[in-house]
Amino acid sequence: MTDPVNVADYFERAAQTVDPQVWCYFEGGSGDEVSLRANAAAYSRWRLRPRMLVDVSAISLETTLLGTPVSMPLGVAPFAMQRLLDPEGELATARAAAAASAHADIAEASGDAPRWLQLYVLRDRQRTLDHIAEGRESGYSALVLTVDMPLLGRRERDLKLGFQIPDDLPLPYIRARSPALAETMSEHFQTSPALTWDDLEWVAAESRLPIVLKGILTREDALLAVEHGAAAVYVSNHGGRQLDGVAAGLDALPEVAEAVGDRCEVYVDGGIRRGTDVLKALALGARAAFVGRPVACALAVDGERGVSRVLALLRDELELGLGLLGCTSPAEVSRSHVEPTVPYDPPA
Ligand code: FNR
Ligand code: LAC
Repeated sequence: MTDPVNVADYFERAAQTVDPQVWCYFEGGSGDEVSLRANAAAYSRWRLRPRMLVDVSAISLETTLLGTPVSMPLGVAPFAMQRLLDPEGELATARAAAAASAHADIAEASGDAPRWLQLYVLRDRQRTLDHIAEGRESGYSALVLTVDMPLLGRRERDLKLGFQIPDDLPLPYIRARSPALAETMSEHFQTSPALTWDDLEWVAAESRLPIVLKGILTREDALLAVEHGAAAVYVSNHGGRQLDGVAAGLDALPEVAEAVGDRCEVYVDGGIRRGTDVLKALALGARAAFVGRPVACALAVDGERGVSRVLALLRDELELGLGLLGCTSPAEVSRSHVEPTVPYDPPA
């Protein structure tokens, strides 16, 4: 079989490869999955406005995130339980992507690459403090504090197919002790339902790391994030897995970007499946975009090699798209490079 040539191919192969009782957890969203579908659909409501006769013989995708140079404005979103897809799990992803994840051995796997620690504040605050301390010691340079999970969304596919967290799956941070039915997953993700804006300063003070606030969908919260010292606002609906019926990441992006201006960096995720999607995100105000399920699919299909390949595919698409758009760097992509797609209305 030939290698997948795009993200959609990885989705198709992953669905054929992974046990449906496991795949439901990765593929699915919450409720009616309106927000899950909205994520990808949002990208087709914008079209690109390319400029011609621009010298694009030298294109660089490099940019900086929180002052750290990165090779492209696209990263791997944090996602849980990767060992259900590949024996190496997070280590394979970290090696392939040198991306953010959650534990010391993962930090080692990602070498010198910049890495951020995704954090849930648990009900057990001491565990969270210990985790922050471990993260600092392991050289993570920022905390991605996910704030859209005070309660776990209801994932009905998991319920229907009987998804269970296997007994032997290591979940060091949450320390699940027994197999969990999807119904009791919220018992295992003991995130604190009592977290408030004041706690943000507590996390920042304890960690002494820049905070990326993940899961913001409104200008109101974006402004509060800035007020409370967030280094970046990460616009996301958690891959349509939390509150169903909310905006797609891309749809919430312009109001957030406009609200924060240049006071902090803005990122977005949800439904990015093509390099050209990243271009649209940049045009609408994101400094960088992130992908979750495309990486999960590639990990399931071909382990570390798969993750490397899917990131290379997206990188190539992004580079080609940037050049054809008439830009030589991510910074050149502006609001004028996109317009809303309107149905063609032929003249009478
Ligand atoms: C996630 N996501 C997530 N986010 C987070 O902050 N902490 C987490 O532990 C997880 N876990 C998780 C598991 C799985 C299986 C998925 C699919 C997603 C959300 C993730 O970071 C990201 O917001 C979305 O996946 C982005 O949407 P796409 O790229 O999957 O469409
Ligand atoms: C999820 C949690 C773990 O989306 O973030 O399943």
